[in-house]
Amino acid sequence: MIIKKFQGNTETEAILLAKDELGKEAIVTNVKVIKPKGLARLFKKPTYEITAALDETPPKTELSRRESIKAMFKDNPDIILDDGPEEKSSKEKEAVSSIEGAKQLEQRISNIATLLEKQIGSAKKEASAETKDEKADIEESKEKDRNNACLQLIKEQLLANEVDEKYISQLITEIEPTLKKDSSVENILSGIYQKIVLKLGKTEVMGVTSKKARFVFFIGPTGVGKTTTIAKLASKLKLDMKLNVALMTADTYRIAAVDQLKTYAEILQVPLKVVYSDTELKDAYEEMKSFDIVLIDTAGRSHRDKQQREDIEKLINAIPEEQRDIFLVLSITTKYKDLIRITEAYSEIAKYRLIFTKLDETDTLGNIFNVKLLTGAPLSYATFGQKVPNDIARLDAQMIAKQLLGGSD
Ligand SMILES: Nc1nc2c(ncn2[C@@H]2O[C@H](COP(=O)(O)OP(=O)(O)OP(=O)(O)O)[C@@H](O)[C@H]2O)c(=O)[nH]1
Ligand SMILES: [Mg+2]
Repeated sequence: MIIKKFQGNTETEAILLAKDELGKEAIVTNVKVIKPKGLARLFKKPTYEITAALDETPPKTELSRRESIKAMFKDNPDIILDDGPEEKSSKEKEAVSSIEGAKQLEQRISNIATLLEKQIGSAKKEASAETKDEKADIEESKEKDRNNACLQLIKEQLLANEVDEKYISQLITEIEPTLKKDSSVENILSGIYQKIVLKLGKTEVMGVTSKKARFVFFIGPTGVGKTTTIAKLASKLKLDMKLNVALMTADTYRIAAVDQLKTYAEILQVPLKVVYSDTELKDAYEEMKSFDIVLIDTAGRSHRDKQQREDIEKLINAIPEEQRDIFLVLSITTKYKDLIRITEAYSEIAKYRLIFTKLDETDTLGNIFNVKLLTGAPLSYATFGQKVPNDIARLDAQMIAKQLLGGSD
């Protein structure tokens, strides 16, 4: 960290000098008025001295931040299936581990915390109150200022990650009453971190719990990566988990779409069934009952078209509710405004879990948090590249929270 003093005829002039030299990220930690002494008092105006500090952590480039998101998910143990109660951790356990996670929040946030503490520390020294009561009042208001400054920084961090303002305010409103006068910056961060983790909730992936076959639908807008995601999952289920997998496609609107899945089916040596209607899907259901899991591709449809939505609904209803799972596939690069409309339209069709694709094409994960809070749907997988089968992993609330708070910088 660089700490330097600057002087000017006015406070603003001194601040401008500091920002000029240290950059706009510099923070003013102290302001002092220097009154001229002796005779000079008569003809010289006071000057202003400010102390400015700069956190030297170099800003990550867009590319390296994307790489870090990718690396984070790559390191996540590849849990593709939910298999049994062992995996289901209690809320208590989650809370404990999220505190541990909070402690791990890395360099950038802790540098900000140090800067803030310094700022408050020097302000405290400056406070020259007469009485004990006045001193206590000043102390209290400084602590409040510190809490506010910290919340402001957290807000900025979340905004930079494109978390919707509405949800940021919600988080801050919830955390504010729990803050004590003397909350440390780390406590505030840890509180926000835990709230984010709890709001993101437990991820729910595919499960093969019953003896009956599971029929898993992948729905969503065009080009988000539905077919590629199916190929990734099919490969993991068959090769890593040794399950009896079949593929099905109801995407018969484009010839190339069937060919795309056919190629994957051939490579993986799994059967592929093409269905042209919900009636055919009902027949296929009877035929494929003996498989562990059947992954069903659907055509990317416009969420605006009611008829197209109804077609998908009919397909889904061709499979008994207790045997089907539905995943809504969304690209994280889609504008949040559009994601609102898309998720609303699909909510009318069915209850779904969320898959986010193309995490390698962004450096902000705010959309995951926004859509989770908007829909209440469980999070499941994330994909972060075109490579089949490796670029897929289970989403993890703690990882997302850490990223949203700038933890991996
Ligand atoms: N960068 C990146 N590209 C991806 C990812 N997943 C899929 N893609 C690419 O996105 C493009 C579309 O993928 P598809 O799997 O065909 O998408 P789809 O949703 O099935 O598309 P439609 O069937 O046309 O609706 C392809 O070029 C994929 O390689 C990902 O996680 N990251
Ligand atoms: Mg497709």
